[in-house]
Amino acid sequence: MNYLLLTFFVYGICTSLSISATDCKKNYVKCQNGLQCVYHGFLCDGGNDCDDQSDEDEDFCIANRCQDGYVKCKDNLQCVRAIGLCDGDYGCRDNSDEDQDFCRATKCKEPYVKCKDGLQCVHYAFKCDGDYDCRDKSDEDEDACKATQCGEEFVNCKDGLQCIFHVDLCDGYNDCRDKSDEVPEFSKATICPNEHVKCKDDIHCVPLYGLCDGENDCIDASDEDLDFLQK
Ligand SMILES: [Ca+2]
Ligand SMILES: [Ca+2]
Ligand SMILES: [Ca+2]
Ligand SMILES: [Ca+2]
Repeated sequence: MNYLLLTFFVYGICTSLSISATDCKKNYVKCQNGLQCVYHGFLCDGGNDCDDQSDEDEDFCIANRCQDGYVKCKDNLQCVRAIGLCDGDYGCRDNSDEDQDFCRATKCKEPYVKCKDGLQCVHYAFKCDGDYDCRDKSDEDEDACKATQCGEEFVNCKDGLQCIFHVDLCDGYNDCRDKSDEVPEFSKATICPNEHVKCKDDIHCVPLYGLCDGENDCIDASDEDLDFLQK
């Protein structure tokens, strides 16, 4: 069987790229020129990776199925990451990943949530984190943030507007706009997230599974201190 024929059977359709397991390493495929191997994620991604541009060949891309986690743009040619749909950044050359009608009708995939405009999806951890992520700035809306319960592993800043990772309490960097995360008294009064307990310093929270596991999770190593834990 000649090589072209084999390619035909592999794809079931004529394609301009050929797979040669012997020559390219895993997850890489040969360009049509037979000289170059490119990562399979670079096929039909909108950028030329093969010197002969065969990775973006129209006929090939129309027939190409996107990798797991990737979806086709409206042009039926380009593959973009599924989490890039309606994320506020243009990934498709034809801009279809941010098309207003499409995004309005699209449900965000967990853990992403819709901005107030109903168009954009942002990671839920970016709600009330102190930075604008929604184009309409609704992720930092004061009233909404005050009413928002911080997610798992997060704690409220003193102003009640912002959620930060509990590990950012008293870590030497200001994470809260009101800087309350670096005030020891405030951190001491902060309740740890579920399944977490305070270290001896009364500031930092560590997960229950970190107690007596032979590794220091508390800065003061109190999670491995039997005397402290027995109290
Ligand atoms: Ca490419
Ligand atoms: Ca996008
Ligand atoms: Ca934000
Ligand atoms: Ca901090």
